[in-house]
Amino acid sequence: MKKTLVKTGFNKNDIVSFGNMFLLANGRYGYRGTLEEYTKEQMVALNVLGLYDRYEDKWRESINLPNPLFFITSFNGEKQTVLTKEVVSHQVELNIYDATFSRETLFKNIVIKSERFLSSANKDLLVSKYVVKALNSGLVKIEFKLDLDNYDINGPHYKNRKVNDINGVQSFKGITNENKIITTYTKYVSDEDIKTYNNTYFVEKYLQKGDEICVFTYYLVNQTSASRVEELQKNVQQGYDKLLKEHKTSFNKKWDISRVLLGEPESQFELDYSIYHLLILEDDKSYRSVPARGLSGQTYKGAIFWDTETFILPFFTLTNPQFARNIIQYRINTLPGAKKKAQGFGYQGAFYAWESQDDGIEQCSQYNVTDPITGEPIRTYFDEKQIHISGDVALGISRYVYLSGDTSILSDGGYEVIHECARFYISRATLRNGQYHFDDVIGPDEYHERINDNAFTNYLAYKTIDLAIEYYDEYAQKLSNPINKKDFISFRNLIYLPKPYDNGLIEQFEHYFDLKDVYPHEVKAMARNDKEYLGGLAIDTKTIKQADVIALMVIVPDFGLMKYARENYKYYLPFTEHGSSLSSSMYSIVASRIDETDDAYQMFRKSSGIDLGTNQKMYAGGIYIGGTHPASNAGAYLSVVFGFAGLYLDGDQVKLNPHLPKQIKSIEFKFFYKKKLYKAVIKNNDYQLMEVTDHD
Ligand code: IFM
Repeated sequence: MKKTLVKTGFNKNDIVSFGNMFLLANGRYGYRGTLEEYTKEQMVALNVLGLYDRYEDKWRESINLPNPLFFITSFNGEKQTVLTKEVVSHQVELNIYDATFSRETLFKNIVIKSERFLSSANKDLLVSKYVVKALNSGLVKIEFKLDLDNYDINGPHYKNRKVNDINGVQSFKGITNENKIITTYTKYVSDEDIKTYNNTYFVEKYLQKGDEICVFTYYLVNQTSASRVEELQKNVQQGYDKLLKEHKTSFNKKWDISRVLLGEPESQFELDYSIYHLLILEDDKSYRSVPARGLSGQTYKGAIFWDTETFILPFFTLTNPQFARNIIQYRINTLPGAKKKAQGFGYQGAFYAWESQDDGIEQCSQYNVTDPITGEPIRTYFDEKQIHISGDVALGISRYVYLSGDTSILSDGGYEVIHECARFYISRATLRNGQYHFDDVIGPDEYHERINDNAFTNYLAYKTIDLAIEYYDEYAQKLSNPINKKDFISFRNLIYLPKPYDNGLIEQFEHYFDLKDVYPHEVKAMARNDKEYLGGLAIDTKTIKQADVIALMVIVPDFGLMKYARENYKYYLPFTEHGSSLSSSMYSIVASRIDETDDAYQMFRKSSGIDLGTNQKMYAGGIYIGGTHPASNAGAYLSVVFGFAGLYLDGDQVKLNPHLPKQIKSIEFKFFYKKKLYKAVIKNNDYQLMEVTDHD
């Protein structure tokens, strides 16, 4: 396994993308791939999962913690940083197998080497080692501190901060604007004498050529009310190497089931890298779900979108069903927020938040994009009109139940969610000419706002009601105010479902086919700058932001729409901008099904390589949207497993129907299906599926 992502040389323009690319996380915290001498200007962030805060009237977002890894080294009084000094050489490295980050920077007189990990064994622990070696004799001073001057998009988030040093442990207590308390303990350890002034620590020594100074940082975050200083001290006693070993053992294990072997090194690394970005979000003890930008920062307010149920949940259901269940539990826990949103718009049932945080209250603002030239907010309707979100949640639950065989989630609140989502659709529909329509909506393609009868939405609503009916007899009696089953049935039977025309095409929404034949490159050419949000420009064209009809075919396979895959694929592909990272994996899966294996491969690479480039889309109409893309990472996995390998799971049927692109000669992977572990091996035209019985 190629285990490392390595980048050499220093370029200021890469700072932000490297922050994402070299991210470390452990399902609870994320530490951006930044260097020790960086500050908030370079977007250093230690992001916390599921802890949100609002400052004044700004957007509520996930919080960042103070940075314990701020280090700056001077040689003979002159600061040695990549930002201010020319480097002889510089390298950063992410070990994706171990989840460790390291850097090595050679200046004229010293070398700085560091390594860090966010422990997978003790999720609240961040540990690092910072070593300075003299290449010439001279006075070396290393200053280090807990940097309280946080990077925030919509902060500051601490109305009160207190830092104490008790017996060499620096304790930070922050009270957020929403009165949440978070404590951290930092302990710096060195063989040298550590001195301090104004909450800054330093070691200073005249080094002979070849001598080194090493400083270890042990940092523990405490989200409980009891002190954990002793726990930190114990970790310090165990020492760096032991903690690193425990971390690696715990993280390495995650690869056992999730690794997919492709017989091609280049795409193998991209897929491994994608899976890395999912494994670092896994925490079997967390019910905080997975935000759209993972733990790479505060983009999209650290919120959870449909990305999670549609892309990320299937990955975890197949590789770690326990964590998948937790993801669903999050939606069960946030049902009150979804009901509140429905009520707020005058509907019934559960209308899940487009951007959901800890309480499920809608966080998507009415002005989610700004004009990049004037800075004026642009009215968007994502929160109010993307009603497919409730169907995504309901379908996510049923897909989990179906794949995992864990029906207990339905009696533990899962059925109630489905039922309430179904109730929402009934209250949201409009009866016209004897059929129920969903008017004034936005489908996955966000460039066409406020349209009627988006095929994706209507089919999803139908499927949601269908699920409410399917599980009704077993689970509805527990509900306090269930809808009558007959009412569900009669409503479902009258939902208008846009059917394929004679040429096989499904119209994305009412009158879509009347729009102008303008292609994505032409829409882009109309933009005033590269940050411009294309929504307004694409509105009367056929250019779509992302897979919509194509996504429908993959996500709701029950209606036999895949039969029309070729026609729709050929038609919609040229109009798709892939302006969302969610798009290409859907196209890849469908391309595999219709044996367009070259396309399938290209789309898969687009999905798997999403976080490896330095030219990602970082702005949507003036708003920073950079970060990692776990849904795209999961989409890459799904493209291989359901696309190339053609995994087919239906009741007792566990089958493969491979469509290997010419570049991929073999695929090997394990997956859980209905509580059993399977192994699939595909080699050229031969393939085998077997149950793995010796798994612990
Ligand atoms: O959920 C997506 C949406 O479909 C497109 N814009 C970005 C969101 C978060 O990834």
